[in-house]
Amino acid sequence: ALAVATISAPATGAPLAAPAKATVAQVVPKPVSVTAGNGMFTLTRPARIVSDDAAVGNALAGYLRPATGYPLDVVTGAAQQGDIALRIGDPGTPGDEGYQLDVTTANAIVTAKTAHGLYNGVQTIRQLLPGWIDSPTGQVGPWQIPAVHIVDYPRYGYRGVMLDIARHFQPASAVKKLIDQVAAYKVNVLHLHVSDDQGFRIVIDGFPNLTEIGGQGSVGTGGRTMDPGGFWTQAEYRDVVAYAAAHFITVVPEVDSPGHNNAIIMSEYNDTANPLLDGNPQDINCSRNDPPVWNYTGAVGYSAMCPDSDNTWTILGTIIDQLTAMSPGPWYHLGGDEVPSTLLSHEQYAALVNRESGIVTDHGKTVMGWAEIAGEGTTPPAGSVAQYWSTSSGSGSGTVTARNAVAKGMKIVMSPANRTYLDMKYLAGSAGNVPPTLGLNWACSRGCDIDQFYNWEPEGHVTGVTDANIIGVEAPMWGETVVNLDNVDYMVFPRLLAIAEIGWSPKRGALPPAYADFQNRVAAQGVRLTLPDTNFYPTPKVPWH
Ligand code: TNX
Repeated sequence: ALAVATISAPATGAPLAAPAKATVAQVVPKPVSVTAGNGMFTLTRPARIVSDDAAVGNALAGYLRPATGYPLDVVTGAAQQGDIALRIGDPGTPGDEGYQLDVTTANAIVTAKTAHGLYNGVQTIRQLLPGWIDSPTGQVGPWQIPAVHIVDYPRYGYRGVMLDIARHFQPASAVKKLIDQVAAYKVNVLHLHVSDDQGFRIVIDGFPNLTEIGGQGSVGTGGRTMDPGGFWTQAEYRDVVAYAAAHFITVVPEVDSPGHNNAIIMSEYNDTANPLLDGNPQDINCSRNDPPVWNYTGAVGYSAMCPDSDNTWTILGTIIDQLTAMSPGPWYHLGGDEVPSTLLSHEQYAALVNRESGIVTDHGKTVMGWAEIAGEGTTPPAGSVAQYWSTSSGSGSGTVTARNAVAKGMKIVMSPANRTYLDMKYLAGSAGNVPPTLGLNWACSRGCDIDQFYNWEPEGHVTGVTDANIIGVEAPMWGETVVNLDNVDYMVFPRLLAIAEIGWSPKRGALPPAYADFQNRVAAQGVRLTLPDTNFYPTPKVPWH
């Protein structure tokens, strides 16, 4: 699957003569504070993992065993010389996710307030070891970490990636691999866009047609009218949620509404005679298409559910009931983007968002939505989150959604399309080595490589929107053009690392030196992406070595 000329991974199982030496200069996202010590810690066969948290201890052992071939027993109690220790204690860092890492010639010790903090320290340990530590097969050492004292904690609590499994169905196995990959960069939110015009992807009890009919296809690519569809059972969804949780990642489910839902409308729960157009309030279809039609192109903005229909509320209420019950995280994303005023009046839109927000709140969740939900007439419950996706910055007209949201006391997740959208082409047009079929370019007419994703600052990106309002950043992987995990990997990596770093690391000073430093640290990730077979884009903007 992979063709990266600049990186030569060993043939499976072949020992490496001289593993690359890792240093703190390789860690992504960049830690808050790093103080070099003297000498090296060497991980050897008798080492144990002494952990106050069994799950995180086992996670670390799971990371280190394949390449080292060491048993790395996970134990409790006192550490001996040569052990790695994971200690629950006070690292002196703000929040719950921070950690301290002390590496000496004798031990590597992580201290954190919570298991999540320990897990973040574990990810740093992995990156301090030689890159071959991520090999699924045995490699030769020495497995050394330079002595160092690190104090580290995140800038933002929300560091997300979104995957659209609606435009192209992706199996749970693909999502789990993505979880493995993003957890290494301290991403802690997976937003799953599970429904859109072209597909509904999770079984809802009582409404089997949502997936039987609504899940049958995906956006057509390669000259096809329609690509294969699919859907997850609730057991599969629960399994992904649990897998994410084991990687300290919170799943945010989104069923987009009231637009982007032709798959729901087509699932026969509307009146087949389409009486809405005759004024019958039982029809959920407000799309003004008579009869309603499937559209497996990537078209947007042509569907709307009718707020006047009781059926709309039965369906949305049931979806929210079941998805929130299976999602332990605090957020439910109700969508809210791109509803043309020709389909719903703004009053209808606002009334629908308000009523749906009430249902979400009644289920104990915080409302999240695309930033349009902050428009005129909406009354977002306290703490609601607006996801800002416009390409406008400063005080341009497109920034009004973010300013509305702040005015209503909402929190903001920053996802400006021209800085974070993983479905944008890396290069302008179909130039260079980017597969021409992958990606769109509406937000990135000059290309969106890693520099474009790194060289922006969330605070003040929209005039007046500060870190007092912003809870974090998210990079959305929209699914129109990506048909499988290889495609997804190619669009996500390496540029997601820029968003992961903006989300975690302290606010940067002058961007040119920060970017140069970042490029060098990303270069060290080549082997770490290659070994688990991540089909990343070997951008020429990174000096891979
Ligand atoms: C806009 S941004 C969309 C998505 C598309 C995406 C393609 C937003 C909230 N909606 O429906 O998939 O552009 O780049």
